[in-house]
Amino acid sequence: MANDTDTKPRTRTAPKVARPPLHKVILLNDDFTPREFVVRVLKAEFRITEDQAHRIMITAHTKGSCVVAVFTQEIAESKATRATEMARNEGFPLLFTTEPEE
Ligand code: NFA
Repeated sequence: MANDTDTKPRTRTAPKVARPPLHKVILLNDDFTPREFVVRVLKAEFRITEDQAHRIMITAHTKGSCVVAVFTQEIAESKATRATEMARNEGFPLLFTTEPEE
């Protein structure tokens, strides 16, 4: 019998929170930029420790490239640009790129 106390079955859905897609900042190896300079740029732009910066530099040096970190697209692109400009100002070919995370 329909009355005010009848209940409908309800399915609870977890609230969905929209998260922006992330983009990787990638360090590319080259034959000219000094290792210590690469470490200095990584520390300055990505606020990581000497140890982390050294590992990332060595990975790019041996494998050709290394993911430095992931950010929203805007932050990833501005950090890649700033880090690359830091190297251009000193005359080094060091290059940072970005790409969307899978
Ligand atoms: N390959 C460079 C060298 O031997 C060092 C380097 C590492 C450059 C990582 C760019 C990226 N001096």
